[in-house]
Amino acid sequence: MTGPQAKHRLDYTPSPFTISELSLNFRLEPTKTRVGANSQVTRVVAGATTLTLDGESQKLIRILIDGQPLAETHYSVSENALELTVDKDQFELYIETEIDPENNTALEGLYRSEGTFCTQCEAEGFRRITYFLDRPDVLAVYTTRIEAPKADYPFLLANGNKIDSGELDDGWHFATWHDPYPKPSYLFALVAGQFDLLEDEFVTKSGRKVALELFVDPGQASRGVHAMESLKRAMRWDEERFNLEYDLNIYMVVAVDFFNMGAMENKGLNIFNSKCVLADEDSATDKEFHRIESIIGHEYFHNWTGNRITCRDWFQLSLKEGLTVFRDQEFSSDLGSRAVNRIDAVKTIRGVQFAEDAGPMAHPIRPEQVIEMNNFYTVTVYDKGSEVIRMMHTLLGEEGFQKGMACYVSRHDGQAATCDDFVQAMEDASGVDLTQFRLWYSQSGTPELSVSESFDVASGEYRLQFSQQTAATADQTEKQPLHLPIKMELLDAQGKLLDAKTKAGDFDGLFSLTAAEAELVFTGLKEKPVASLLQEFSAPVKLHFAQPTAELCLVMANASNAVARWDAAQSLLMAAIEAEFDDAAAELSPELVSAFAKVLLDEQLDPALMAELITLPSVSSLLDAKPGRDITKLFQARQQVQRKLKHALSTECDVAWQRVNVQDAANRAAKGALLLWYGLAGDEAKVQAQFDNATNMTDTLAALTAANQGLLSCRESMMSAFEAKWRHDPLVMDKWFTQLAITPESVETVLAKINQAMEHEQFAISNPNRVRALVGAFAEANPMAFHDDSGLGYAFLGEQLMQLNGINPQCAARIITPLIGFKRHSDERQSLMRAQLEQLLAMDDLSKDLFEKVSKSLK
Ligand code: B3K
Ligand code: ZN
Repeated sequence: MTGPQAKHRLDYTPSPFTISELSLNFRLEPTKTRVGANSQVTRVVAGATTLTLDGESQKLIRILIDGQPLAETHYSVSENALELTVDKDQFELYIETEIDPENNTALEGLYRSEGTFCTQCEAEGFRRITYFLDRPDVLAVYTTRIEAPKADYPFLLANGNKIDSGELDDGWHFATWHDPYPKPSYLFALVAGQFDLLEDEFVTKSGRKVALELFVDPGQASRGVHAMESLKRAMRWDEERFNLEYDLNIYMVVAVDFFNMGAMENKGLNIFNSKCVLADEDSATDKEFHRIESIIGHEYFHNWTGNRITCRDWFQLSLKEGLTVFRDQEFSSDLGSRAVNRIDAVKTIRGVQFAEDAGPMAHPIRPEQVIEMNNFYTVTVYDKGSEVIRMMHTLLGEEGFQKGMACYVSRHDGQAATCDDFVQAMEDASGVDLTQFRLWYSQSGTPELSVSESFDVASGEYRLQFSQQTAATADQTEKQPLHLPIKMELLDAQGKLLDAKTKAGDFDGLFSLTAAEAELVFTGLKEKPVASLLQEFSAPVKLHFAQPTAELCLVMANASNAVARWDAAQSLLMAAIEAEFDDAAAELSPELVSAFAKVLLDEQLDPALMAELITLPSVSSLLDAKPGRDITKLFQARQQVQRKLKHALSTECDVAWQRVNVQDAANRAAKGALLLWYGLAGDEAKVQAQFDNATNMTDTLAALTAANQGLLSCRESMMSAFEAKWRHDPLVMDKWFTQLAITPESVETVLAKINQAMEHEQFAISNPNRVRALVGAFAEANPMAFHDDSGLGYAFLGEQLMQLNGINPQCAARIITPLIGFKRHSDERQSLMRAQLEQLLAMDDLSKDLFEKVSKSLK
């Protein structure tokens, strides 16, 4: 199989030339934008005479070196590079090009959507703007001048501080921005358009005033308030917890509806997908409010972990992303419920990251080889990357970790660093040996941790035998034992915490497993204790520990760690679903029923945690436990267990409902989880009442979900009412698109509805939000229809991918995920899925993005 070639991590070499200053000049016109780029170039490798600049999809107009036109014999242009021959140690290079933002539907580089000019340069989009050393280890000081017609583009924005602006002829105007901090090209940003502006101010701990500006679509200002408040909280938190202060006089955030991902941390000028900024109670759910706060925080935190200290090469992506996810998770946990935030993270690892490890795109958090970098903004790099940082935090403690951070920042500020640099700083500052720990960066796959126990009454010794093993992954066969921090505690038969001692003395609750096998012996026990293992999910592993139902119930009720309690509940539910899957006549165990009765009746329990406790494990994590099974049957077994629970706990549910019927986010979460049980059990009245009386989007959407998932007859009228109310609001319509795409109806019905929805005034295949809401949600979250035996669901996704391949390859490569994971499905499904992938691979103009995923999956 030939095709685009991979780049390898170990092939890294520094650039023979570097660029220290770049002056950009943009004359913005929709289909013919002129870009002038003036670079100060320095030769760093003596004798080098070939300067190769990256560049794609642009027309070269002229090249000047030190003011003189460069002879045609001294350069050549190819599809993705401009090669210059220059024998000078220092020179000024001027390149003028022309680009077409209007027809840039890939949304990479400079594009124009809905009348707004906007950029996205990470990872390698800057090369679509001008010819440049488009690599993260070339740091330059940027000055950007933008010219555009004033009436259409009253706001002209770029990185840094505005140093000049004024009027030009013919109704045009200009603005010039200067960013004093050297940065790689991927952090460049430009925006021109018409917005409503929210203004605020933040005073840093050293007393500097920072202007905060949030730009939203005209008419949306009131929906930007929450994002602005979140930004101020993030700025304060980073000062308090990490001692990191903002460094420019202005911080801007722009919200646009056409965007390939959530947001982008461009220096001083974040660009956000509007769905990650705009919210009010009427139109957004509590989860969305939370997500906005976390993403605003994430992008802000990048100012230090990513921007001031950036990545040497893209293989080091987790250096900034794993660390920044860790930081945003800590931000959310310090401000809100630590337990619920941790549970959320665990669900992502189990439901999504483990699946990635098991599939064709498996890679370590620091990938070894890459065809299309955009394919590596993954749950592995981000979320497992954050788990790796978290394990270091566990091993070093907060104090040691903060010393490590301070060392990292002082050593590498202003540099392009590597993951090794980070671990070295942690090690040097704390004195903790991380030699073996470093394997987490190079080894892919999910470690499996098996534990067995034995108790000897005579000696009072309780033994735990640990063994770890990582199965081969698609990218790597040889695996070694990792350093696993295992948090744990022992409980007595009443559920009381035991003051456990090991042969070595007091036990502090943390066991480090570093070998393939090890034993931990507790002494002085009168009776067999109950172990609560891997508390707080202290390592991203699959735990195999056969614990009897009664013990799981004890842990669920008594463990001091809320995540461990939730985890025990998940194990119990998992077992119940497995039993249902094997035998539809299976009955719920009485112990399980009474454990959940306690949850429902517990007045002290945080309702947000209750919501998590009564939410069943995802279908994906169920399949992951035993791949190859029929996913539609698993889905049905999961639903059936919810019905049985509701049936067995009818009175308790009603009592809980009364208690949580209160208007705050935590109670709404509990109410939503509970309403799903009512919906599945067919309680139309309850669901309809909630829909009719809802005063906020959280309650409305919970009702709609319960009606659709329960296939209640009221669902059609509720869907129509929702559409009638929101048809002019694309962001809210995304929820409607998703609802119709994930309703567990027959594949024929669902596809008919999706096809009809594609004709809706708000749907546009060129908008990634709409595509993800409708097509992405169908493939990801409608196991019944997408995985229907007929293969119609797969064929539909295949058709959409063919179309998207030409429009927006990045978007296509995101929504293909469920298809390339075909090996976890039953044989018949595998061949149907494979057929779609083969058709894609046969396309003449298959993008690099899809090529990488499809070809790997078919290997
Ligand atoms: N760094 C960006 C993601 C860029 C994705 C490029 N395909 C947002 C973030 O992680 O903060
Ligand atoms: Zn990030």
